[in-house]
Amino acid sequence: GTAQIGVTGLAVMGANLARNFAKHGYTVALHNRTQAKTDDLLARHGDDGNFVRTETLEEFVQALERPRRVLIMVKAGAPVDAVIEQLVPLLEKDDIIIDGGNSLYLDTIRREKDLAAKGLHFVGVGVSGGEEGALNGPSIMPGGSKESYQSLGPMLEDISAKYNGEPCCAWIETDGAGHFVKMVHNGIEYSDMQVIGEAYDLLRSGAGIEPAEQAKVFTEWNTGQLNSFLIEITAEVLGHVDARTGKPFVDVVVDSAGQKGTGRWTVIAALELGSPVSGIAESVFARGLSSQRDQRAVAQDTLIAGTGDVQVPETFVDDVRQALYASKLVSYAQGLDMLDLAGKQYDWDLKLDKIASLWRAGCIIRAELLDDIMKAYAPGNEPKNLLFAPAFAKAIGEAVPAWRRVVATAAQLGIPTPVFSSTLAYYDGLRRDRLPAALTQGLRDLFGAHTYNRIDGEGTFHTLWGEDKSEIEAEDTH
Ligand code: NBP
Repeated sequence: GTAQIGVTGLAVMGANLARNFAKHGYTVALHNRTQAKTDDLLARHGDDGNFVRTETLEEFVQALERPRRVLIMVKAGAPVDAVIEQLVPLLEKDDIIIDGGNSLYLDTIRREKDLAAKGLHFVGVGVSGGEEGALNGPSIMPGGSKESYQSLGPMLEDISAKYNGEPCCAWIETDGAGHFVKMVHNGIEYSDMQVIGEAYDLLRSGAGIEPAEQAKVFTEWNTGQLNSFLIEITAEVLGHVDARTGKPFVDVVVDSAGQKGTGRWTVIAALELGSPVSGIAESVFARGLSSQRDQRAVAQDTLIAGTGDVQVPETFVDDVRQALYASKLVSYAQGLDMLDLAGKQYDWDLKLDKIASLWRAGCIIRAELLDDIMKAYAPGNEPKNLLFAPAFAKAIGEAVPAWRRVVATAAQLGIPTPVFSSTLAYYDGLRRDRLPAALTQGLRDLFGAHTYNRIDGEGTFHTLWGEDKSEIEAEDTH
């Protein structure tokens, strides 16, 4: 065979990635379970470059140069396993199977192990940027063996998004690392959207600014610290007027947000790692609550607001901007901290500066901020938490008074701001000298003899609560 890469699974993502490879001069073998999709792609875009049309997986595999690079772009879950199972008998040692779908990292770890035992490389690749990105340059987060990246990496870097000429694609780490990083990216995307939503709600219900006017506010915000793709498209969506009714588009859309699962996965993984990603978790919960339409309808008549006269600060609009920025920073700090913990758990040497650099273009959370985050983690700096990097400690310090005013005002107005509020709680939790966790430890020791440590020395202790409350040294069994 002569094709440098083959793509099987030619729905929108696979078709666009195949076209992207072809536009970059690669010969691309095409395969899809249902033949019509292959032919449709060739009919519409056959002149994008060199494609090899195949009907069966045997033909498809034969069309590829060795070591073969087979990109699977089918629906995540069982279909990926089904395709791998059919491919394996057709492949030979050192061939590379690539899964570019939104697979769960645990599946990727399992598949990599199975295939490595068969002498095959398995590369789980996180691809971000949707349909448009797949065609014109996505952000690409490849996992798998370093060896496979030597053969595959340059091709992926070619088709990736570029930030000032630098490819938004680099080897992440082994097995499930690429999909893990993509998952956390999606979690951050959830919180980015939620904080924007909270800002919109506050400006509308707190300051009475209508959507068309808010479009101008967001456009203005997009020229500063908040500059990003999501802020830019927020202005577009808020400025849009529904053709049927003449109302603002946001007023005719049902206010229940869906999710496809990567946000949920991020939170599940975070809980297992003991990682406090409150901003992401609250974003997932906010979508869940928005979808409880039956309960929300009952609550309309059942639960009172209990709000009184509220003085909205004169500085409110700019306060909200600063609160949005601060909450966003905390969500990023939490997400990056989660990557750090995952690295320790899964034995991945994750480079946070490199990861931030991949998100600067091509993906949904692309923003100038990510270039600053990359610099904050430059080798030699590596703060324990993003917020400790001098530039960010200063920036969040400047925003914190406005952030507190916004959260307090939101509570008084009865406007839910789960991420503005929970990220502020995280910020305060992190910086407080003493936390009430000491009391929690006392309670746990009383009802369950869970023991505690003392601030004034080594050792593990238990108080004889039911007896004379004397303290004894305890075996630390917990
Ligand atoms: P879909 O996720 O809708 O999957 C459709 C493809 O899977 C078709 O080619 C279909 O073949 C194939 N397929 C299925 Br379903 N079951 C199969 C099986 N048992 N054996 C072989 N093929 C099977 O496609 P998509 O929307 O292009 O997404 C592809 C992947 O990319 C997914 O993992 C998705 O989550 C991810 N994705 C990422 C982004 C992003 O922004 N990064 C966006 C959208 C999707 P058929 O034509 O014969 O039915």
